[in-house]
Amino acid sequence: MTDDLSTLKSETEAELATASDLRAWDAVRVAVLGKNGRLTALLKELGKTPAEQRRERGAALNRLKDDLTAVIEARRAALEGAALDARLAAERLDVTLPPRPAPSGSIHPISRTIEEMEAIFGAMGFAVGDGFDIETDWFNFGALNIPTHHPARADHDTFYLPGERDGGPLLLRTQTSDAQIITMLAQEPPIRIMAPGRAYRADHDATHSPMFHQCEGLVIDRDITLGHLKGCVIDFLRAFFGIATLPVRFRASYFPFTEPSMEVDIGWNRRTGELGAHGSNGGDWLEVLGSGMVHPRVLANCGVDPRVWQGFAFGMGVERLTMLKHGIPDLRPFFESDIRWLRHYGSSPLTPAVLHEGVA
Ligand code: 2NL
Repeated sequence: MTDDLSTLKSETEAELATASDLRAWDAVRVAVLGKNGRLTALLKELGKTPAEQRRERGAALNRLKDDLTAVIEARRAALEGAALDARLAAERLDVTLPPRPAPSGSIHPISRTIEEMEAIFGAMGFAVGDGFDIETDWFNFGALNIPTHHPARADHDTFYLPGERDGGPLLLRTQTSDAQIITMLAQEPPIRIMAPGRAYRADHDATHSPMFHQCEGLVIDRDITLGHLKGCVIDFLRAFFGIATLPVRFRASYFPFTEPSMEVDIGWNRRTGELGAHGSNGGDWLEVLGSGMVHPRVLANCGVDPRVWQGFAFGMGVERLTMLKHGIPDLRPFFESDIRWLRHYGSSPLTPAVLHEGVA
């Protein structure tokens, strides 16, 4: 090899050695083998070489071209290999690491209580009915035998809305009874239905929220008695609070939509808030529920013949029962969306609502 060719070879090798990435490598390649590269220039000059030297010079240039092509390609393979190694090291995954805990929401205690009520009444054969937050005067009051001048109908207790339907004012329902009215109008007895949902009253203080939740229940058949009402309510309360011996007391009361009507109390300890404490340790009674035999006029209003059918109904406040069950002292945080309160009182979405079976 002539001097100029060995110089080209050694300089190219030196430059390749210092090319630390593929960009620098490509610059070296172009400077040697490219259109204006050093080797390309030498090949172009071959024509000017005297004829007697041309053959030997040509062969030497071609050998050099093969050599340089080989070292350039080898350097490229080395750089690509190094780049891949670096990437593999940077992206290394430790498959033995434990998974990060997946953030999970929680079920609001109101929703959980409703799920539990549905589970307990569902096991007794109740279906779940739905009404509408916006109702007519008739579905909220008229059908329920609540007289026109009843205090509950007053503006300061009920949210009336602009407009009217079916000849009566629109309002936000003050209890969830509309679901049962709808059911009685739509289907023949026997009926066993519960109606959990939102209700509204123009009342706002430490123990009242303008929006709250209620759960009502209705059973209608040919020979339903007060005994069925008592058995159903006692079983529900004992299952809901998980206390097989929970004392339950029925006390005469009045509602326009039931006759007779009874309020229902459970035994508790006023001092400690402990439930089921009635009797030996000086317990007290706490009202938790209203109930009664459905008024014949309510049945007739809904197309159910009171000479053939009779039944019972009850209603309770979901917030109140939730507070009692879990010892929650204040109503207001139920609707404040404080994430710490929600985490504390919320329950896992993966745990089903407990049925408290076997408690009775
Ligand atoms: C209470 C009392 C009660 C009812 C609700 C009802 C529904 C129909 C017919 C007859 Cl469709 N009655 N519901 C009956 C008695 C009491 O609620 O203190 N609720 C919080």
